Amino acid sequence: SEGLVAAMPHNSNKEFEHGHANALAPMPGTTVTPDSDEITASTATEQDGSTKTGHAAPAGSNALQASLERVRVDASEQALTSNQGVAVGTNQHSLKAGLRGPSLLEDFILREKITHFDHERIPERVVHARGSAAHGYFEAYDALTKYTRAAPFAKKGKITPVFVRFSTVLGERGSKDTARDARGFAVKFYTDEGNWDLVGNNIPVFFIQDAMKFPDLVHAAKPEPHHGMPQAAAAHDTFWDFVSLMPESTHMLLWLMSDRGIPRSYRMMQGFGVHTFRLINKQGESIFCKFHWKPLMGTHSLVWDEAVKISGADPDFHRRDLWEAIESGEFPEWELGLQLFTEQQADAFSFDVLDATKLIPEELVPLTPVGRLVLNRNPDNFFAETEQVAFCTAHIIPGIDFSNDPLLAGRIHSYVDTQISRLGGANFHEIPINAPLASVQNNQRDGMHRQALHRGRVAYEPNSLAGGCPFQAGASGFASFPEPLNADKVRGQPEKFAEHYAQATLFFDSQTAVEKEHIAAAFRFELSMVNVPAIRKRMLSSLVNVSAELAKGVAAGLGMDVPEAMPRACNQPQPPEVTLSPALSLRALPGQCGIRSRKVAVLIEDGVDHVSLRTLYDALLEAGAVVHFVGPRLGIFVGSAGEQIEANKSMENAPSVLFDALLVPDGSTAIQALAGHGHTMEFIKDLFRHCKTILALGAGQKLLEMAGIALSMDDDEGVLLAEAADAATVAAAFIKAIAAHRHPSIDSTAATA
Ligand code: HDD
Repeated sequence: SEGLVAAMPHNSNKEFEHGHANALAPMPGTTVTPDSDEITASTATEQDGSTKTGHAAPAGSNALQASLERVRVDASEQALTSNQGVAVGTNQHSLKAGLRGPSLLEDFILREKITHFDHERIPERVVHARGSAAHGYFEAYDALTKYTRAAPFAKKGKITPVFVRFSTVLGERGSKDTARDARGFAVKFYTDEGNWDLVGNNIPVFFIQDAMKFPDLVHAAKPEPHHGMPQAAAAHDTFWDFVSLMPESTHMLLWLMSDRGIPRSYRMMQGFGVHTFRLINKQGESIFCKFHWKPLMGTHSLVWDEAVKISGADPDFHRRDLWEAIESGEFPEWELGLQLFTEQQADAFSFDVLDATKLIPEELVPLTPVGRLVLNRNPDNFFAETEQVAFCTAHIIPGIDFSNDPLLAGRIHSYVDTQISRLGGANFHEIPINAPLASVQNNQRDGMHRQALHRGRVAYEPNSLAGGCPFQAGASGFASFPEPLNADKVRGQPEKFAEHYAQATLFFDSQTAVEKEHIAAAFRFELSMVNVPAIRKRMLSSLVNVSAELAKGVAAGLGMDVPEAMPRACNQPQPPEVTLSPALSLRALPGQCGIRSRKVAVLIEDGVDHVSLRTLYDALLEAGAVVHFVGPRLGIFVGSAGEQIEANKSMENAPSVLFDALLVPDGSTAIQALAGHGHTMEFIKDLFRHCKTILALGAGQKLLEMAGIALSMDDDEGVLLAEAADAATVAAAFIKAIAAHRHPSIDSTAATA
């Protein structure tokens, strides 16, 4: 009979990259087709429609793809050459005076190869060093011209190409993906009015209120400078010393210690622009705005024990997940929602909208959905694109403007500045991944690695020799909102900035019981890694201001008494408008994506019942899951009636933390054999401990029993039991249970197990 193998779906958009002869050709423009009337800019000096950096992309193709196409390199059927294009005869031996003689200085081929190699590395990002990125597009649901003249929102259905980079914050470039950390969510929109970068995080608030404190924060959080430890972790003395002395960080700490700090996938995280921005319409009217990305797959997290184990089993867990999903045609998608509010509304809020440690509860200002973000193409080259991409909060376009948030002000400077040292000079905007699709025309000249060939003798304005070009765009150009200001020049902060706890309390109180337990467990773990008792105590005294329940839970876990509350900077804050916000709880945001791209492990051994397995396998594939056959080793196993089943994973190379669900098939010989393998019990126990869905068929139930799982739990939605004959009927329940991500009824032990 037909053998069972793990089915690997593939992205037909990428076919050309897997050995297709025409590998240099751009992808067909079917996934992103910019409006041809909207990307027509050509330069004043060149009307030839070539595809140089900064020129218009050909209409009807993927604009971004086309702009990168000119730099794509493919070596198929080509000879090896030097950097000067000289064909290299042998790549094995250096040039020597005699076979056993000294190597010769004139060997320019050897020297070029080694010299280039010696300079392959560039500095990593000072924060957010580790990241993964993908191409895609943003599509506007409707014209938003009432509020903004920004190009991506110009009309219904408008498509803007994007490049999105997700990242951890603290770890170095090669660190693990599943550290407890905030995640970067940076979106570069290549709009036809220039690049707009929305450089956000998966957490809507930040640690500090003023950019003045950013270097201090990062120095405290990064590995300690004397011994360079710990890598990719905030669980150490200097971080907690700093944050316990900076009560404004408490709200963000609550988010970080919640399960949001350990996302299941980049595809299952929210994103936030954090700061208040301004939208400005054609009439020059302005409204305040906060940007929110909501993943269609729902917001899901790991549990701590799982995150720790994944970091050993697959440090690239999130990178691989994003890559594989896009490669297999499962394009992740987010909805962009805006919180729009007026200056008058803002003035009345109990908090200051310029304070990045505060969010605006959705119950106070609901989200207006305005478009969707789809990621549908992996980069060609990690370094050229993911590493060299330069996001800058200073990159805004007509129709969008900054607010006076003092944290944002520092960012506007920092990003451009850091790119100059990271990317080796002031021309980083010419690197293909950074180059706008809109035409670039100005009188800036020269600098390291200049690519553009500016023609003519004019590089100044005003001029008459070039007919005044490039000319000022006037009303169609960028204009800042003319906010009237009349103030003293001071170093200080507004009064409402002094209130540090109300929203931390709101966040904690809005969580479910399981989530609260996880938050307490995370604080307990992190503070247990702190060696100086006074720091632990100070942090606890701050937590007393958030929630007595939380402080008590953490203190008990550390074997400490609950200390006195830390004195507050603001004793009579304005009462908060919202005291419970379900939107802040992960469990309140169900996904709509079923089990598409979820990974299901099927344990196999010789003698598994093939018929029932085939039924479930087909049902799972039909629902979009990725099924892996996991054996004690790789290779072919033989089913009870002689069928062949190929294990594409082993329990050794793919422990169960890498899967979302488990199917234990029927077949007593197989189950007996599985019971004899060292990894089996651990495989099952971890899945159970992490509250993921398990289905055991027939004899497979015995294996659960051996792993200490009480079969009386069969009414629990997370552990399903059925006879092989009922495989078809149980399939739907299995799929529904996997879609639930995790099962709260057994969840409470997870964080501590
Ligand atoms: Fe930042 C990188 C997000 C505050 C200075 N930041 C960086 C990245 C993200 C964020 C997603 C990585 C971009 C990429 O993928 O290349 N940063 C944030 C958010 C903040 C924030 C959401 C608070 C709301 N950052 C912040 C402040 C400063 C910086 C206050 C400095 C005053 N951030 C930087 C930086 C980085 C950076 C040093 C490092 C590498 C880079 O910019 O390109 O300039």
